[in-house]
Amino acid sequence: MKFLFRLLIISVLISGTGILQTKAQNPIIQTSYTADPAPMVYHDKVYLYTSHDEDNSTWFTMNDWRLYTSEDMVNWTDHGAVLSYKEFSWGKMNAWAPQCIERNGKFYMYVPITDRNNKNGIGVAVADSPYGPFIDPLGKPLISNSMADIDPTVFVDDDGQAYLMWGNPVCYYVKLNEDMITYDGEIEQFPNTVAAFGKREGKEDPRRPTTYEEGPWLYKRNDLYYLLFAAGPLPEHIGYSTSSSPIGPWKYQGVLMPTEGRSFTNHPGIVDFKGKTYLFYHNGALPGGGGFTRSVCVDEVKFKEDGTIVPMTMTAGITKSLGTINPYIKNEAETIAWSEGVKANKNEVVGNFIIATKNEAYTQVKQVDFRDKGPAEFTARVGTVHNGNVSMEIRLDSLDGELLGTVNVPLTGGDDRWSLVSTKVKQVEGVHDLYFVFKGKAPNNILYFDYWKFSD
Ligand code: FUB
Repeated sequence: MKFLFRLLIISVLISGTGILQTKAQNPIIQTSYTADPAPMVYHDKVYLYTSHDEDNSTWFTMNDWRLYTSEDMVNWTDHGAVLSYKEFSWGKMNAWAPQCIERNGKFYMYVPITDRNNKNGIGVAVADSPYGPFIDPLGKPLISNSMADIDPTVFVDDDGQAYLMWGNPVCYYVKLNEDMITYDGEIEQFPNTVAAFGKREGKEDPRRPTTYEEGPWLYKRNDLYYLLFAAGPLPEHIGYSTSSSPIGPWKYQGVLMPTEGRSFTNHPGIVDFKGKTYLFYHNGALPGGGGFTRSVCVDEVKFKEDGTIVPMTMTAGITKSLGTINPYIKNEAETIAWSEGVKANKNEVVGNFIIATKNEAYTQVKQVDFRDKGPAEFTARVGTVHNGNVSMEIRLDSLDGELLGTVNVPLTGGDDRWSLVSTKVKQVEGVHDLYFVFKGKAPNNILYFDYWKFSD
């Protein structure tokens, strides 16, 4: 109870420090609160699985796991919830930090869940596609070891041996069998020594003698294994250790990312993608953000010659896109580089879509390549419950940049009823950032937007 109270106090203090929202790429998701990033690279695309803080949470109110994808590291497509603790017959609550991995064409998602006896455990769900549906093949937790069973990380080594690691306040590991849904041998614990994880500063806590707190992430580069982790004392920072073996012994390498960003937790996820390495983490930097309303960010990682990582701080994010967007095919409205006043939603009629919650809410799509022959027409699937004076402006390169055209959004009567609307647009050539600016006088939920496309 004392621990919970301490968490609440820290959360309130950090929330009050008031980080200013800047024009930035971080946090990379603005349409929901996301935490505990778990990136996976598969076929030239980053699949970013996250946990999800419900709006207005004052505790870890977390019911499902979300998926976002990107091919260029700046435009992220929202695929909504791909799994919930409710899909595990034994699950009661706490959809906390996940990780998904591909093996032999199947996708295995490891998730911490509190069961119906209030015991923490780690479940696994399997899918034929990274988008799901994910199914629990066991009907029970894969790991049900102790209350420390949270925050799984999974890793398949070059020799084919898979490992699962997890835990707060110590780090456990086990070898997974090739089926990825059973394990081999006993559950082991990494010795929680100062040499392995560094000495914890602050008030002495016999259960937490080192900086290791939670959120482990195992990563390999040039035959060196890296164990990144959320480190204490609270508010957390990110630390890491290295070893020549995936199961240690670990050598503490220090602070990777110091405490900052208005959340008393942090959580690392690191991947290589298109020749670069990226660290995903979370903070509370969105409006309304804090310790229980967190947001995922990403920054590029640089290594020193000896393999150690150049220490990082939270930045405004990645500004240079690794690709371009083709405007002449159907693009989802929920593919977004930056947005304000916009929420994500999903239903059975159109799948994922966005809601403009206020007048002048907008989305930005980066690096749209109109090529040398510009379009004549713009088409979008939209809807609104308001009658008249609801529109969407299409602007180039900035919020008040050149107006290409305006779509008047007709009354459809709900997000289950949609209209395909077209408008003539000004000629445009080359690569530009595109802004969709939503206009309407209603106090909330101005319009719904599902997809867009330019044509000749
Ligand atoms: O998101 C819930 C918990 O907060 C995670 O399991 C921890 O890693 C921390 O981020």
